[in-house]
Formats: sequence, structure tokens, C-alpha cells
Amino acid sequence: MHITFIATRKNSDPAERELYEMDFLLRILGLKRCFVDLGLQTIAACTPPGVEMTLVDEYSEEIDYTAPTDLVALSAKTSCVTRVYEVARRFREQGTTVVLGGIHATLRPDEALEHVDCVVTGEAEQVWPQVVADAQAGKLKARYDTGDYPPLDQIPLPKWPTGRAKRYLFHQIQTTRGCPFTCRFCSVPDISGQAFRFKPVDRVIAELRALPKTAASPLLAKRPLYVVDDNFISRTKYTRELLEAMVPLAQAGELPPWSAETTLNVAQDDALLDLFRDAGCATLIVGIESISQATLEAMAKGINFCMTYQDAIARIHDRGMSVVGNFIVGFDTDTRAVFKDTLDFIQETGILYPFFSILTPMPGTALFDEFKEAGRLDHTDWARYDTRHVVFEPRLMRRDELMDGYIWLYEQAYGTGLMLDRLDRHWRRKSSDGGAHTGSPWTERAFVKARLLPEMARGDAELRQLYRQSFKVLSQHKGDAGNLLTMLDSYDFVRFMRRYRSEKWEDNLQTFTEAPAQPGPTDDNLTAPQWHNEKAKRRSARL
Ligand code: B12
Ligand code: SF4
Repeated sequence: MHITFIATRKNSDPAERELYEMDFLLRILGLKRCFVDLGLQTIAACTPPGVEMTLVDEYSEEIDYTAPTDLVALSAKTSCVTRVYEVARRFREQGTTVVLGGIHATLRPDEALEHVDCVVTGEAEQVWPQVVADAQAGKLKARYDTGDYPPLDQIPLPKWPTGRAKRYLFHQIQTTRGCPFTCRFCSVPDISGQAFRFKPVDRVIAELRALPKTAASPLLAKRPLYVVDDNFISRTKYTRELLEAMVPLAQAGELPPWSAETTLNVAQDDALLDLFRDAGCATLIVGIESISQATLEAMAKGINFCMTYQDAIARIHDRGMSVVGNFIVGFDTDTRAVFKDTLDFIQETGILYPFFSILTPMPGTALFDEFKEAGRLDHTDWARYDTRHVVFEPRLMRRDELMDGYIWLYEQAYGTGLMLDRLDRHWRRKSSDGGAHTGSPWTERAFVKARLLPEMARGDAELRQLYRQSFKVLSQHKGDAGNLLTMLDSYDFVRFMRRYRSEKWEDNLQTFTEAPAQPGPTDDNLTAPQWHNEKAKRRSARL
């Protein structure tokens, strides 16, 4: 029995650029991809012994549709499923059996069955050996549903054929699954459940020790680690124990710089924040989502009133960690002022890496059902459910205003002096925090500059100016070249996104830049920002 696991491209069009895929940064570092989806790696590890396996990563190699294999295994999120269906069709035309698992198949199994031979729903660690046994016996069923969530202490270490580690930017690890909250735009409660599950601390430590030590490039002597948990602090007692166990590893230099996604309440707890710092956390990824009180309330994101945003971010910065702030625009409570107001907030707080998404009603969420019922969904072309297209009718602005506002916000945050201003402030903070400054050695800075110079020579005046100023700030601070590259990656994304500007771009632009900060077209309470919320202010004052 031979199974071919295929990590497909995210898109049918190879020229497309994906949010979060860091194409530019990878190109500069000479790497192929950020990482391969952990879901496929985990299922590969659950395959019974004696079964031959091949992994094809479409970002590194062409798919050979004629290579002999008994089963092709695919995985997809909603935005990637269109490409996966194409790949499935090509294999099935050759008579090869195709099985699909992952998030979209879990949310839309009947649709998926129109494209593949077998659909596996849910977290498939426990059911996968049965799927393989049935396939071997020629008795593969069309559908396998994983009823229960597997206990995380029983799942195997993710498996990957050796020798490939050099192609990827990040290490990945998962320590917990599930999130106790139910934000209306988020698929996590449907996919991973609200009950919290965790890997035993000693098991996580063993996984950390087992991470491949190979450097990815001269700049990445230590490949950064990305903790993929939905909410790393779902249960703080566990998080605390885990961080305490990580501290000695970090102090011994055995941990790469790492980042994890958490809810904002991480900042309420001084001792916990200190532990994050001591355990080597470089970046906290925080779901800020919106600066508007009304939006947070409408989306059931009450956890964000745990303190004022400004205080929360300052407390993280005080520990020398940077913040990835995830923002969503296009909520029913968002007016055209949301773009400028969000930008002002980002500059005020100095969030280093703001990432923006257009509200996207993902199948399975309360938001999807509500929009569908109201006839507000434009289509179900899943490839455009990637959070950088408008797929529904917004309430307080037009579709083109939402799209242009999104691009404008990205452009402002990364395409101008504002980006360098945040970087400058970040490096100043780092050098004033008691000698813990972790800038790159000159060799790394020289490597990055050497890689960027040809890009600069090919670029236009705007790009050349930004690069020139970037080099200046980098040398001034002897800063971390990784910070700069990550920001330039977002700048590259901005340039890519310009092709999506609407025909009304020029007119719309005026309204973003000239609109009074608080136009209040319908409702006074739409204009109240998070930091005016009484609960948030009271809690901040208590800290
Ligand atoms: C890490 C992560 C990322 C990473 C890495 C993505 C990647 N390529 O792996 C980054 C930051 C790049 C990312 C980007 C995006 N993400 Co994301 N991300 C996640 C997160 C937090 C964890 C995913 C993970 O690694 N889980 C761990 C593995 C082990 O679990 P798993 O993949 O679900 O696999 C299990 C099962 O699904 C199944 N399975 C999976 N594959 C297969 C295959 C077979 C054959 C079988 C049998 C079973 C099977 O078994 C596995 C083991 O239990 C999830 C949240 C979540 N809980 O899923 C969101 C999530 C998947 N992301 C989401 C979204 C929307 C995005 C983006 C579109 C943009 C955005 N604004 O966030 C982009 C899209 C990028 C892209 N083109 O792929 C949504 C997806 C919703 C949906 N309906 O598709 C989620 C659910 C978050 C949310 N808040 O709703 N993401
Ligand atoms: S806190 Fe984060 S992971 Fe949890 S439901 Fe809300 S958006 Fe999803």
C-alpha cells in the first residue's frame, strides 16, 4: 500500500499572493515555504507501519499525476479548497482514489464528496488507521466522521520525511486545542470545540528538544518557532506550567525565538507576561479585531474589554516582546472612518506588525448563517473566502469602499514612513530595556542588504526610497534584520494588492483621508473606541 500526501498550493493561480504566506521574505531567504500544514504532517504520523508514504509539496515540486500510488490524501481550509478540488479531479481522471480531510471537508462534507472519493471529518488521528485499513482491503467508505476530539497526550509527533527541513522558514508546534470563546466570525469553536485539551508539559518539552537543529539560511541560524494553538492561554494554569518548563531551555539557548496566538487578557497578568519573556517568547499574536466597542460587542468578543488596548500593548512591549495585531474590517458597525481610526491607533501604540483581514463569513460560523439568511452573500466561490476579497454586502459602506479602504490601510501601515517609525520605536525600546537588545550581528545585516540590493535596483522610485531609509534605520540601531524583512514582506503584499483597487479608488481615497474621524452616520455609539469602555478602563485602573 502506498499513500501520497499532497500539500497543494493555496491557489489555482501560482501568481497569486497569499496573506500570511510571506512569499517575499521566503524569496529573499531562498526558502520554499513558511511550513507545511501541520494537519497533513499529523495524519501522516498516524499512518500504520508498513504503509509506504510519499509527501509532495506543490511549492517545491510539480505534482506527477501519473506516479503510481494507491491513495492520495489531501487537506484544505476553505480558501484553498478550490485548488484541492482541481488536484483531486486530475488524480481521479487517472483512476486514483482521493481522500480529503481538514477544515473545509469538516464544515462542508457533502460538497466535498462531489469532488473526492472519501471524506474524513473532524480531528482524524483516531479514525485514520481505519481509513487506511479499509482502503487496503478495498472497502473504503465514502465518509468517516470523527465523533470525539482525540486526547492530545495520545497523538503522535508530526511526521515529515527527513531532508526537507531546509526548505521551510518556521518550526511549528501545537500544545493545546479548543478555545472557550465563541466569537461570531471564527470557525475555531466549530472545528476544535470549546473544551480545552492540552499536551502534557513533558511531551511538549520533548517535542521542543526534538526540533531539527539545521539552519534554514545564513540569516536563520535559529529557525523561529510558531505555536499554532488557537489561544495559547486558554487555561492559564497549564500555560504557566508549560512556560516554567520552557524557561530553563530558553536560558540554555536551546529554544529559538517563538511566537504564539493569545487573547488580549494575557496582558492582565504580570507574572504570566514575565514568564513569556523568560521563556524566550519574541512575539505575541493578539486578536485585536476591532477598535470599536460596538463591533466587539456585536461579535461577542467581550474578552477584549479586559483592559484598555493601550495598556495591554504597553505591558507586552515593556517585556521586550513585539505584537502582531490582527484586525478585521467590514463589520456591520464599521463606517468608512474605521480605516483612518485603526491606522491612528496602530501608530499611537506602535504595534509592530498589524495584519488586516476583510471580514469573511466562513462556512460554519454564526456570521455565515446570518448573512446567507439575509441574502447578503455574493457567492460561495471559496477561493475568494481568503479574507482579502469582499464576498458580501457590507452595511455602512459600499463593497468598493471596503476593498479600497482595506488596501489603503495596508498601504499606509507599510508603504510609508509610518512603518519605519514603528520599527525605529521598536528598536529604541529594545535597546533601552536593560541590555536585552537582540539585534542581528553585522554579518546577518550585511546578508540581508546584499539580498535586497537587486530588488532595489529593479524597483521603482517609491521602493528604492523605502529600502534606502530602511537600511539607514537598520544600521543606526544595529537592529534585527528579521523585523525589517517581515515588514518589507507586508510592503510587498501591499504592492501586490494594488491590482485590486476599484475604479473609484481616487474618489474613495478622499473619503478615507478627509472624512472626519467620527462621522457617526447612523448611530452615536458606533464611534466609541474600546479604550473608552467603562469596564476596560476600570480594569486597567486596577492593574
Ligand atoms: C496555524 C494557522 C494558520 C497558519 C498556518 C496555516 C497553514 N498553512 O497550515 C497561517 C498563519 C499561515 C494561517 C493563515 C490563514 N488562516 Co489560519 N489558522 C491556523 C490555526 C490557528 C491552526 C491550524 C493548525 O495547524 N492546526 C493543527 C492541525 C493539527 O489541525 P488541522 O489542520 O485542523 O488538522 C486536523 C484535522 O483538520 C484533520 N485533517 C487535516 N488535514 C487532513 C487530511 C486528511 C487526509 C485527513 C484524513 C484529516 C485531516 O486531522 C488533523 C489532525 O486532527 C487555525 C485554527 C484551527 N483551530 O484550525 C486557523 C484557521 C485554519 N485559519 C483560518 C483562516 C481563515 C486563515 C486565512 C484564510 C487568513 C486569515 N485571515 O486568518 C489564512 C489562509 C492561509 C492559507 N492560504 O492557507 C481559519 C479557517 C476557516 C476555514 N473555514 O477555512 C481558521 C480555522 C481560524 C479561524 N479563526 O477561523 N493560518
Ligand atoms: S478568542 Fe480567538 S480562537 Fe477563540 S473564538 Fe474568538 S477569535 Fe476564535
